[in-house]
Amino acid sequence: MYKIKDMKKRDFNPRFKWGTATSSFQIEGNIDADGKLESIWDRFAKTPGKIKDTEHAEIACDHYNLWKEDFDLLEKLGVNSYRFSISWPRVVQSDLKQENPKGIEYYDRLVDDLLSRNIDPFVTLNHWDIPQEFQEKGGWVDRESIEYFLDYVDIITNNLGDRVKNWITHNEPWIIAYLGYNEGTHAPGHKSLEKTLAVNHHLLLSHGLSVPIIRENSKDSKVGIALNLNPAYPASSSEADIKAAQLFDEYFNAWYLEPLYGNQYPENIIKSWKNEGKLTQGLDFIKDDDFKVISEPTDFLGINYYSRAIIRCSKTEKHKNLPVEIVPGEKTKFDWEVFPQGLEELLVRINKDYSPKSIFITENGASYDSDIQETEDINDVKRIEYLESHIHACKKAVDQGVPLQGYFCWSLMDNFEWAEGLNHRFGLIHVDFDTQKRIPKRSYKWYQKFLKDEINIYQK
Ligand code: IFM
Repeated sequence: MYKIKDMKKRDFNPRFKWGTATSSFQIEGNIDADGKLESIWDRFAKTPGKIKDTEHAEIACDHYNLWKEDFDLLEKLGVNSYRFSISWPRVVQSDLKQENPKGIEYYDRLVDDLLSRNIDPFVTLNHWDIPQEFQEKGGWVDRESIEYFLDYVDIITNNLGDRVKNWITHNEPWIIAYLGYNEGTHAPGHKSLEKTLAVNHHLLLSHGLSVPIIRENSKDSKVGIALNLNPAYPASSSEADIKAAQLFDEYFNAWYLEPLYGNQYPENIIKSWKNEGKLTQGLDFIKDDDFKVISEPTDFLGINYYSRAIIRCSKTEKHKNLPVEIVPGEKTKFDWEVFPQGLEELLVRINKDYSPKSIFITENGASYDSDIQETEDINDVKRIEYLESHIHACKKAVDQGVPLQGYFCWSLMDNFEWAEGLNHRFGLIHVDFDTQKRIPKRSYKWYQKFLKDEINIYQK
């Protein structure tokens, strides 16, 4: 048994997957190269007012061209795994049925190169940048359109499935549905709860329908989905805050976990939406056997964890509620509280309530600005502290029997942060977006030493 202060990588299972994660749209740039179709994010980013400071991802990290140099840095980092996503609009033609050979060749090269460096690829099929053509055929709102996604899954797993053995169907369906269709702050920018719920449902359905296709095309592979989970803590012990936190949990976390693990959508939040008159058409997009399809057994659950939510009931006047008892601790640039205990508690709860075969932390990391000095030594000590406290939380969960098999830091390098443009830096590697120069930060060097087992987690 380790002492906290001495905890090292060797205290984890030797087969534990240590990696970093990225996504196609956020790093690749080159949005028209080699026959790539337009994605909904290309369209959204061109729409005035949608992206902070009118930034765009037309170049991003130019990873489409610079991938080899980036993989040199990845290899030097010492990871044994790397999570990246496929850009669906790169690999198909405009009928969404035929392959675009040049796009496929690009991902072939990435996979072969990673394997030649002994880095295990974890491939995400949908990290949001879907083809505009798919959107115009109805997109995720439309049940019939799922077929197009399945064609794409078939194409890509047929091409890469002999070498890629870890597949993630969707990344963060909550973000796709709520930010894209309820808040309208992400592509495609709609605002309708009913569309949101239909989108959610079709994402989950398409996940369940993809699993057998992946298994057929990629023998002996492991399949899962990546959820962004945000554990809810009531701001006080008042009944109102406790109830509000439960409702938050139902629409944010349980809405996915329940159907994926054999149940139906949670009831209290549905009642609450109905009482508020928000669900005029009900949930008529749910058809017989859908829940059976959604709960198709998978091999792992991917969890993207960044922070917790502290929930205060907005419907109870302040003076009728108990005073707030939880004051958030330190926050990252995104205003997300640094709360590693939330990760430990979440992992223990998921294991107890749903018993997934295994779990991967498919994303975890923090946004902090870089302070570039003349020496180009970026001393991102806050990111190091964030990572070590969360890796420690992972270990504590493992010690309580959680089948955690890997940890992927978000992100390998600074990249395009969606509606926030280039304003948030999550990378272990600094990217100068004007020159495309990469500068490994101290967090990179820290993770590198940790992975070599040279230091314990609280040793700089
Ligand atoms: O950059 C995103 C990523 O695309 C999905 N998960 C959260 C990250 C930070 O916001």
